[in-house]
Parts: sequence; C-alpha cells; structure tokens
Amino acid sequence: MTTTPRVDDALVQRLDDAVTGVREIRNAEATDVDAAYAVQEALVARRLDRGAVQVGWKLGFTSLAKMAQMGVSDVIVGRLTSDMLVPDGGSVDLPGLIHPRVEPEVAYRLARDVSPDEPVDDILSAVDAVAPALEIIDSRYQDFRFTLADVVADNTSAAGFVIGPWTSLRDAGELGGLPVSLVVDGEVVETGSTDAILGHPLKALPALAGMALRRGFRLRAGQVILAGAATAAVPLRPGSGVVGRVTGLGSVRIEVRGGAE
Ligand code: OOG
Ligand code: MG
Repeated sequence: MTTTPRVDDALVQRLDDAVTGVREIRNAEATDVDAAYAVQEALVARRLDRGAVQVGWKLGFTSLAKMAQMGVSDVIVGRLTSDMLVPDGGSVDLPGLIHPRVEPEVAYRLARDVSPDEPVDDILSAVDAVAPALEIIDSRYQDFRFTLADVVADNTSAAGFVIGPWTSLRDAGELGGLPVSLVVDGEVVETGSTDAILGHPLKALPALAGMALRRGFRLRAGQVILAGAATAAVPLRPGSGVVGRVTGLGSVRIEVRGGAE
C-alpha cells in the first residue's frame, strides 16, 4: 500500500515565491523523492489556481548529456502548464526569469487518454504526432544546484517550452538517430542525436507511462510530452535568437528579449 506523503507547505511557499518574485532560493537538500512529487503537485496547483491549465508532461535526465551536466542520474517527470507555452518564433522575456537555460528536445502529442490499466508500451498507440521543441529551464535554486528530490519539488526546473511544426507519427519515419542541434545567433553551440534520449527517443513514452502508473498521473488526450533534452542546456543571452533543430522534423525558434541587450 502506498501512503500519501505530507506536503512540505513551507517548501511549496518558498518555491512559489521564487517563481513569482523571480529570485533564487537556497536548495532544500531534500532526499525524499515521493515527498518531492507531492510538493511539485502542490506547487503546480498554485499556477492552476492563478488560471493556468496543465497542457502536458516533461521528462528530465533521459540523456547522459543532461545527467552529466547536472550530476543527477534518474529519470524525473514534471508538469507543463499553459502559462509556460511560448509560440514558435515568439519571444522570451528575461526579466521574468532567474537564470534561464535552453535545451533542444523532441515533443510528442497524445491523441487519446492513456488508461492506467493498459500496458505501458500501449502509450505508443496513443501518440499521433512528433515535433522539434525547445525547453526553457530555470531552476529556482541558487546556481542550478540541487538534489534529485530538490529538482522534482521544483517541477523539474520547468519554466517554458516551444513546440515546432508537428509531423504525424505515421509520416515521420524512423525517429532514432536523428541529429539534434542548438543554434544561437547562427552558431551551432550544442549537437547530439535523438538516440541520446534513453537510446531511442520513443523509449521516453513507456518511461513516462511507467512513472504515470506508479505515481497516479493521468495522461490525457491533447497533452504534449517533452522527451528530455538531447544535449546539455545553455544559458539564454539577451538579444539572441535560438533555434532547435531535429533533422527530418524541422526546427523551432525563439527570440530572447530584455536585460542588458
Ligand atoms: C532539470 C530538468 C532536466 C531534461 O530535459 O533533462 C530536463 C534541470 O536540468 O534543471 O528538463
Ligand atoms: Mg528538458
């Protein structure tokens, strides 16, 4: 039997204040991952109370590049909300963020609800489209330093996401081994492969379904899933244009505004 951990309301408050006040906090040095997911849920509930809706899920630390960059080595799940969505070609305002970074990702779209009763591999039949994506992460902790439980509590550093053109999964062809790049002001700053994501990018889907089953998350029709970064993340610089590219799927772009341009 599972027990519901008591929510650490003080940590929820500190993290929410960090988001709304745009200031970093000392990391919590938390160790209890189950308790951290309870904090995450309560933290995101505050965004929902302010009018956002949950529009998807994100996986973190699905690639060795990210595990090595952050010193953490377990797959984690966070929640994506409507207030985090930046349109493709749109802009991100730096003054609203603490110390944001950007990373190239692959996104999927759920065409139907996923039932907790179905085998985890069945999630593949629930996905109808795939897209290149960018994720903006902005740890609320000083210097992006955290334990696994800390980053789970902080909704896995989620701050923004951008989805490029959707391709139907039927037309997309093989998704494994596609080159991924992050381009800042025309210069390629990070390169990787979709296989950096758990060995094959489609493996992110049963990984999410398994976590959802264990943690009671409901995966719904229309939700977006970020599979996790294929490369390390880079800081967002004022005045720059950032492009994420997945060969065969196309590209996605943002402009960075504000600060000392
Ligand atoms: C945590 C988020 C990790 C990914 O794609 O691996 C993540 C962080 O790096 O601050 O989003
Ligand atoms: Mg990510």
